[in-house]
Amino acid sequence: MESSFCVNKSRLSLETGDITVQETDAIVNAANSSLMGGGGVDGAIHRAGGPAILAECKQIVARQGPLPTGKAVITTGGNLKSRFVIHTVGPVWRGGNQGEPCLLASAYRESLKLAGEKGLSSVAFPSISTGAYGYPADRAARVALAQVADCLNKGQNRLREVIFVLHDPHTFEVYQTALNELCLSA
Ligand code: AR6
Repeated sequence: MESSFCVNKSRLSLETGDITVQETDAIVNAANSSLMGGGGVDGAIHRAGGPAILAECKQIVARQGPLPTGKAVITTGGNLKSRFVIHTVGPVWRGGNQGEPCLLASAYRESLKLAGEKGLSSVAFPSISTGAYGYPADRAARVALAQVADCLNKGQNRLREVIFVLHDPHTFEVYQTALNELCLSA
């Protein structure tokens, strides 16, 4: 499944699939603050990308400590087709009144900021926080799409394509609905 539309001079797309086989300049990892890997998409990226990613994550943590929620760092893509992995930490869902929407928006914004600084032209995101971290997918989709569209509208980078790679058809449908709402309200 796939759908896409234009924001400013860029394309924002939704598709179902496995983010580890994407050929975008960078893929984004829904990591945790330790940057030492984990389950879900984090585990899949480290498995597919090999040990070079973890080695660089360890250097980053040794230098600057654990990665705070809402921040992002960039490493090699190791054996992946993507040259880079951008690691970000989304919020754990605690009912919605603990700053979760701002922290989730920040995870997307900081990831795109890094992509911009590196001059990348394409980035793929998973649905950050909606697995182990329990963020309701419909709410997360609205935050994610609004933030990415906002960054693309500001046009402060060379990004030409942002793809949301959604692992299952249900999450795809939820993002598709949120994208339709966003387009109607624009
Ligand atoms: N490609 C695309 N999306 C995927 C893939 C894949 N290969 N595998 C899973 N997903 P989660 P979180 C989807 O739990 O909620 C980890 O242990 C998945 O179906 O990976 O941010 C970290 O180390 C879901 O829709 O991330 C952290 O401790 C989405 O990715 C914690 O989980 C996010 O699910 C982060 O939790």
